[in-house]
Parts: sequence; structure tokens; C-alpha cells
Amino acid sequence: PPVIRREDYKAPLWQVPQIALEFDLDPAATLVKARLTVTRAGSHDRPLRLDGDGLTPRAVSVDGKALSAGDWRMDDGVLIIALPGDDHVVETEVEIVPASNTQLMGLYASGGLLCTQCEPEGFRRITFFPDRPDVLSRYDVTMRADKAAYPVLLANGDPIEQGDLADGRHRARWVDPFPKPSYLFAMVAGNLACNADSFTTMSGREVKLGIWVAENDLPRTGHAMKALKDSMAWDERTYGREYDLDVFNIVAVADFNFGAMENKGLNIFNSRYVLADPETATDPDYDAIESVVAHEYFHNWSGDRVTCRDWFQLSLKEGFTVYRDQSFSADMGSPAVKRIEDVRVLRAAQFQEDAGPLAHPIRPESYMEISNFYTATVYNKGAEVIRMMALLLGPERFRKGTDLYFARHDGQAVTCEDFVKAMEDGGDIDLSQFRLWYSQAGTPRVTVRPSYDPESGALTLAMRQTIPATPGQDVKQPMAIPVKFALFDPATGEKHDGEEVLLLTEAQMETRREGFAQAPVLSINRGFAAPVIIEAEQSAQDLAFLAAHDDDPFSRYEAMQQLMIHALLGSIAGGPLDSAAVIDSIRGTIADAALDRSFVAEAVRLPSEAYLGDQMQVVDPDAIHAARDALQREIGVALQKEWRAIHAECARNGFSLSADARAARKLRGVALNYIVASDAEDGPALAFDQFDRADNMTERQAALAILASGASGERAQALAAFYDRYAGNALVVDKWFQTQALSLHPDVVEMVEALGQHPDFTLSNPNRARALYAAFAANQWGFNSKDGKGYRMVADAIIALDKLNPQTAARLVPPLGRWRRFDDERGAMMKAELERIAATPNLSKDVLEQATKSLA
Ligand code: HT7
Ligand code: ZN
Repeated sequence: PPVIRREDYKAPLWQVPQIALEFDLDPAATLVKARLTVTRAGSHDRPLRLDGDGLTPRAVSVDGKALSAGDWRMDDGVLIIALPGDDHVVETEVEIVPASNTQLMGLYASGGLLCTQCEPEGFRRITFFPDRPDVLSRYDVTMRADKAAYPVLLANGDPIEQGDLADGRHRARWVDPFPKPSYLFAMVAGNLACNADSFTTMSGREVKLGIWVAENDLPRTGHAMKALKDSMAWDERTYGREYDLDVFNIVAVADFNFGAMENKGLNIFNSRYVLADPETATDPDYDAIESVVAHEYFHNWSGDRVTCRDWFQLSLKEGFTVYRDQSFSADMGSPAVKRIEDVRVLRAAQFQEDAGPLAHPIRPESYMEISNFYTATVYNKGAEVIRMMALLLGPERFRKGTDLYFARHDGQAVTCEDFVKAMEDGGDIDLSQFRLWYSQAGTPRVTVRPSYDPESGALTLAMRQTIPATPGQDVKQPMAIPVKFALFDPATGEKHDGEEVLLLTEAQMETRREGFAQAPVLSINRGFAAPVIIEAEQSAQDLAFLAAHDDDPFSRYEAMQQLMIHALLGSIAGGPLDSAAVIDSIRGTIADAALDRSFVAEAVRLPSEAYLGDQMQVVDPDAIHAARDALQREIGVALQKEWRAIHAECARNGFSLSADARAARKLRGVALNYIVASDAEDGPALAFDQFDRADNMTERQAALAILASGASGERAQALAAFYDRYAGNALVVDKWFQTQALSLHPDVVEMVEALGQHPDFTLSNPNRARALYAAFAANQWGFNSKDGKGYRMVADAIIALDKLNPQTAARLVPPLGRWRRFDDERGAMMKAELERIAATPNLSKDVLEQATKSLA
């Protein structure tokens, strides 16, 4: 497949200011008529090229006259028409088959619904069009369908007309006044019920809100509606952004390749990010709904009103919008815990990506298949880059920058450079060197060496940055890295002179602070201000001090994690398991009544096996598993009384979504985990009791996950009871598959293999496929089992899934691409599976790109 390069960007030769679409909907054969008003852009004599994918034109006309065969031609799916003048009306007619669209791109069937997904290049599977984000059109859409099967007809914009037709059919017309790129087109037809509400905007306009779901799911839409209204108010308050249409609709669908989609005025969601009630959704599910609803809503400005010029600029909308949704969630709950969670995701997904064969800058230079670039780098590292700009500018100047960005580029398709320029102009700052964050891949490593001179009472901080080589980028330039730090007096526990942000711009820099009677304790990269790996030689004593005294919650959490990592890596390296400092810090943390319980739950948890692997030169999954298990047991035994007390105290009568109740549930789960890990005889019974008596999914699933990783008799009992209770509820059955795939059970590979044959398992539903195979590939111990069975199973799944849904299949490839991180035997087996995948005939370009790049 051809490689598309950023440097080859050329402005469109034809624009399409207006498009009218008519759909005669039917899952077996949908007729699509398109009427494009086209205008030549600039002076050239090039033909009009309309992208198509799997389409055959049934009729083509220009200015009302049918073209005959010689007047147009097809080239690799593209319809090419030579046009004499500068302005024409081009009409095409195609037939498509939504029922056989298993890729879930374009128009497809999900359950009884017909729905669309067009980002990034799905519109070309619906009709012929210049399917690129810099062609902006006004859409006028008419839908016709059987009224009994599809009583609800939705599209972008505002509803204009509707009425009945002959033969039991009906029609609806929607007009979107805002010019938009084709990737934001959307349409849904189906038998849907609506949770209807309204929002009055800051200028006093009333917007009709609708969340559309299957009738029996209606009671589970309240949280999503609240999140939507909170997001609308927050964007007005925080960014001055008001909603612009008269209606805003959200539709939940069961089959969806991603989380959700920000189509103008008609967001389409994976149902897992809409539906929640205490019986079926965990507290993290509630949080995810809040943040995804916010994310898609915020795109109305950062993505829809101002969109991307080309797909290399994806982070322009995604990085900024993730930053916006993270800030929103922080404001709605605990900023400290939100930051810890976001950093955990960044380190787990993005740092791994940045350290492997698929590393790319947040603004990539080339791709074969753009769907492969909806990555943690573009999204999450992209958000970190915006966060750093917000830090460097400060809140007021950052707001000036975003105001300028929206004012300058409203209605345009622009670049990351345009965003940075608006920040520079609005925020009055020079970001020349900072721009390297857009072009250089790889996680910078910042080494910090504090040295204290007792004679002068001065502390010198020597800092060095290195950015590792990444594919296609052997040599890196020093970046502009904000280093946020504070110094603490070890005698009093107080901070000296507040906190500072120093901009590290050179490969090496030194800074000196004076006036310390004794060596201060360094708290570095506070709040995780920069997405870097810090290498600071901090003693266990300093870490314990910070774990007890640091007033930056992220740094306090980080100190605890570092203490745990030191203990675990020491034991993995063959030393004794030195758990005393860890246990003391945990004891101190759980005893500190001033701390938010939700923070405590985060701080006392051990780092994941995968994160421990990331700290090693060569990942040893078995040693990591054994050491982590042992430390968990020691913490469980040493603090048995405390865990029992927490478990009892955190029990609640009656469900509530209050912060306090949620924190209690989280901490209770952590306590139960330590009790069971301690091998207490009654541990499994206690877990089963929690499982059985829970009045909410958070506690029930926490107990199930704990039991699933053990070998007790209660394990099978709980899994069976869970399945029986929720059979038929797809989202909860997904949890049943996922919990087992993630379990730390010695037979997890065989269990996952068997689950792949379960009657409820299907590769055609992306949520189900991911619940089993993406979860299993994230289970470091199970996936990397020494016999290579885990690798083979995931490779088999990729090959089978590729025939149905290449995008979803391609997302399963990266775990196999980590072969350099493991011992030679494992590495060779992973490589062999990648080679087998790459050699599969008729592979999609999605999987081919991921597999070949992973082998390089
Ligand atoms: N902007 C949306 C991206 C998306 C997507 C990408 C590839 C394949 C399917 C997809 N569905 C949605 C999601 C977002 O970031 O808001
Ligand atoms: Zn997005």
C-alpha cells in the first residue's frame, strides 16, 4: 500500500460548498443519491476526483445531463470526471449494503439500527466525494425508510421536514447550517426511545437534548444526560464556548470500533459510554461515561467548528480535546486522583508505544492507514503537550490563546502549527523550541542530580535530558521541558520557598539554590508537569519522607510507587524482598485521616506487573509476578488488622454516587485484595460474601476479579453466578469475559482459549473481541507465557478478525511488537507470529502496516 506523507500535502483542487444527499434506506440495499455543487479552487485544468471505496456508480450526471461511459472513469475506486467550467452540479447514484458491512465504517447495521461512522475515511464507503477534512460543505440530507422498522430518522444539524410516504415508508430531512468535512457526517435510523431534556445556553437559547437508546435501556441514560449538561455549562464557563445548533442528539449503538464519535449535532456512541446504573456499571464506568460524553461534546468547538486540515494534524483536535475532557473531569471530581489516573494511562499505553517500533510524533510524518494513528501518542501525549503550554502560559494567557485560536480559525480546517501560533500570539510567548514536541517522538529522560554543599548551604541541581532514538529519528534535539520542583526541609517537613517551574532547554543545565541548613529533599516533576521519565537517585529515606509529607498529591503517590518499585526490583534482581519501608508508608497513609480516601486507595496499590516490566531492561514476567505476589502477601499479612478494619468501615448501607461513597468502595476493594493476598483462610469466603451481597457492580466486580485470580472453590461459583445473573446484558457479559482474561490465574491461557469458543463469544462485536483478546494481551503474565501459546492465540484472533474488521484487528497487533523487550525465546516466538500475520494472504493495509512496522 502507498505511504502518505505529511510533506506531500496539497490543497484541494475542487471545493464542494454544498451537498444534498438522499437515502432510500434498507439494510439489504440502500440507494444513495448525491448532488454536489462543485467549484474549481484556483486556476488549473485538473479533473474532479471523488473518492469511493467499494462503490460502483449507477449513474453520473453533470449539470442535469447524464454522462456516458467515456465522460468519467474509475481509478482504484476514485471517480474521475473532467469538467469544463469552474462551477458545476455533479450527481451520482450508488447502491450499498449496510447489512454486510462488517468493518463498521460507512453505513452499517447494528442490532436493528442503521448507523454511520465516517471518521476518518468512511464517507467514501457511502457516496463518491472528496473525502478529506479540508473540503467543507453544507449538508442537506433526506432519509427515507420503512416506518415500522425505522420510526426514528436522525442526521446532523436541525430537523427541517418529516412526513409519511406510500408503502409504509416515511421520510425526514435534516439541514446542517455549519459547513463541515465529510468525516463529521452522520445518520441513524431505528426504533429508538429518547431521554429528552434541554439546556439553556449562556446567551439564553434553548437547546433540545436527546439521548437515543433501545426502549429498555432508557432508565440507564441519566448519568450520560447529566454529563452532557455539565459539559455544556463547563465549556461556557471555562472556554467561553456556547453550543450552536437547536438540537444535540446522542445515539448509543452496540457495535462500534471506538469509544464515540463527535459528528456535528449527532454524536454516535459505543453503548458502553452511555448506559449506566448501579447494578451494571462500576464507578470507573460512570467516570468513563462522564469523560467520553464531555470529550465528544467539546469536539463541537475543538474539532467541528475548527477542524483539521489533513489527518497528520489529528492531534490538533484530539490532543486538545483530551486535555479539555481531562480538565473537566478534574473539576467535576478529585483533581489529584484524576491526574494519577491520567498519568497511569499515559505510562501504560503511551510510554510503551513511544519505546517501541510503532513510536511516532504526536504529529506523524507518514502513514499507510490513518486509522492506525488514533493512538495514545496522538491523544494522550497530545494532551500532555497542550497541558505544558497551559502551564507555561498560565491560566489567563492560555485562555487568551484559545480565544484567539477559535476566533481566528472558526469555520476553517487548520494545522497544529496554527494552534501553536495562536498560543504564541494570544499568550505573548515564544514557543519556537517547544514545537519540537510536535515533531520528535520518544519519551525524554531527564536525569536530575541534586548535590548539597554543607559549607555554603547551597543545593545544585544538575539536569540532563536525552531523547531516545525512534524509528526514522536517530538524532534528537534538546526539547523545552518544564521542570516543576520543590524542596522540602527534612527536619520540619515544610516546603522551602514554594514551587518552581524551570524550563530545561539545553541537553544539560545546572541551577543553584541557597540557604539550606541541611540537605533539602527534592520533589521533582510535581503534578507530572512534563511527560518524561525522571531519573533521580532518591534514597528510600527521601521517598518515605515525600510519601508522608509532599503536599503535591501526585508526587506523594509517585514517591510511594517508587518505594514499591525499588523493593520489587531489588527482589527480582535476587536480593531480599525489603518490604519494611513500603509497609510503613502504607501504614502511615491509611492512618492519615486528612487524606481523601480515594487518593489513599490509589497510593497504597502496588504498581501493575506491566509497569514493573517497563522498569526493566529485559522484562521477566514470571519474576515480576512472583515478586509482586510476595510483596502483596507481606503487606496483607503485616497490615491485616488495618485492612479488615477498612473493609468493615467502608461497607455502606444503600448505594450512593457521592464522592465519599465512591472512595469507600474503591478503598474497600483494595483492602479486600490485600486480605485475600495474605492467604487468610477466610479470604475467599469474605470476597464471595462481598460479591454476593453487593448492591452495586463496583463491589461485585472487584470481588469477582479478586476471586478470578485465585484458586479457591469460590472462584467457579462466583463466575457462574455472575454469568447467570447478567446473561443477555452485553456490556456486563463483556465484563465477565474481560475479568477472566485479565486474571492472574496459572491457567489463564487455557481459560481464554476456551472462552474463545464460548457461545456468547463473537469477533463481530468489537467490545466482545476486545473484552477477551485486548484484555488478555494486556495481561503481561498470561500473554507472555513461556510456551508462546498466548502469542499464537492473539495472532490467530488478529488473522480471523482482519477478515471482518481490519481496524479492530490492527489494534491487537502492538502487544506482539514488544518482542525486543523480552528474552530471546519469547522475542523469537513473538516475531514468528508477526511474520505469520504479515504473510497472510489478502491482509488489510491496517494490519499489514502494524505487523510490518512491528517487525522492523
Ligand atoms: N474522533 C473520533 C474517532 C473515531 C474513530 C476513529 C477510527 C475508527 C473509528 C472511530 N470512531 C470514532 C473519536 C474521538 O476521539 O472522539
Ligand atoms: Zn476525540
